[in-house]
Amino acid sequence: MTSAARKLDGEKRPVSATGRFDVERVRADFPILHQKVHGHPLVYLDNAATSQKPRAVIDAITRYYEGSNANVHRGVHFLSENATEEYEAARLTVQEFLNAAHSREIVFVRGTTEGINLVAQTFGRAQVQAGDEVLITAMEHHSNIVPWQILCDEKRARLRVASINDQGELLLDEFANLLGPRTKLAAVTHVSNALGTINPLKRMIEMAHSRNVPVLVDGAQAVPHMKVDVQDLDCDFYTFSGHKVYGPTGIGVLYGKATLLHAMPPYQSGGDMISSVTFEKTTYNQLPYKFEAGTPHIARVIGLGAALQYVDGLGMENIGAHEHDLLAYATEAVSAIPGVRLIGTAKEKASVLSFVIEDIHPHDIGTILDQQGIAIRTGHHCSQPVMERFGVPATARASFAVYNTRKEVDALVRGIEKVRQVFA
Ligand code: 7TS
Repeated sequence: MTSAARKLDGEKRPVSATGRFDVERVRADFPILHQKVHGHPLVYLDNAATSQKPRAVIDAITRYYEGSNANVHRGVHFLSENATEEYEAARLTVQEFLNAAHSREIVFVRGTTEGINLVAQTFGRAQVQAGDEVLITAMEHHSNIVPWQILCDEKRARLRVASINDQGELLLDEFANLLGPRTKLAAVTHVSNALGTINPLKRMIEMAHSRNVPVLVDGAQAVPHMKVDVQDLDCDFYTFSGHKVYGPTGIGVLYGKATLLHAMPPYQSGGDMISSVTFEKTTYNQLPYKFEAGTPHIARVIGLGAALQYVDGLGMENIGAHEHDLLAYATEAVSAIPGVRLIGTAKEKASVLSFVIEDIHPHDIGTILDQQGIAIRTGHHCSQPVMERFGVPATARASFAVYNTRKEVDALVRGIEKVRQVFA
């Protein structure tokens, strides 16, 4: 397949002639959804943890191993050239998906966690010195807290945290006030995994840039649900995980502005990331290869490319509108259940419905729902500071994807009623 053939084609499939979004057609693309769990049809509402994979992604990986498997960027032989072409075609797909200016700004990493660690260990270690500050928000996933804590400990720098209100919205004034002369980086989530809050990212980036502070965005929970345009946002770094956007696990993307990536030292070292090596001196490869040491996850990269093609085929506007409808429908129904308290009621939200029920532990909610074939996540969602902010040890969290239906939301509501009966 040529690079051109892999470009996003903009053809939107599941909008029927009537203009309605055809969710059943989407569901048919996901083999895993058509099974029973504990005797009930599977209702998969744990999409913020990981989403299911369409046939197109599964097939792309199988096709690669059956037809093209070879190492990339080295061989002169047919298979290696094929594998390299497919690998680099996926990079172009990502570039187009994020609207990055250059494909060299797209670095493949294991996922969001690695993307953030890469920036902390390269940009961070080079730029942050004793007395400097890194600014985050109170709604970050642990992956966007701990790497900065480690960096700040090492450098004797200070981690600053902008607070959130009772709805789970960022206090923008506080965020602006914390951007000081010592702030070397703001690292903020686009969408909160525990609350569903969508941050006013463009505004935040403008605020940071007006103080010459670069911004890293954790896009793990945004990329599956909304159009992300890194040039329009003007973010300096943007990272996301393939597995939350219908792609394979263990693969993700770090976007970085070329000027910043150029100036950064390498992250991991070894093969592929070098230009030349002698025992006296090594020079590094050009972008993005400087940051891709060793044989990469070729099959996963190709699978990720197929996932983004798939998403583009559905149309991000269609996905967003469908999920928005589900979230509104679910929010109304679940909040009407006696004893339920929603955690995260921001005006701008995506995909996530976190809640607690009076006197019932979230783990019990999850277990009883599972017996009815309904998969949700319970716990602190790797966002313990958010739990502390809302005074709960954990929440039950339903999170929606493009293949979920209103009928599944009805099943969730019936399931929660059952939980209440069991504990009555
Ligand atoms: N950032 C956010 C906002 C996330 O939601 C997650 C994963 C990560 C970073 C880390 O992503 P990874 O792919 O590198 O692990 N969040 C979740 C979740 O909410 N439930 O399971 C994983």
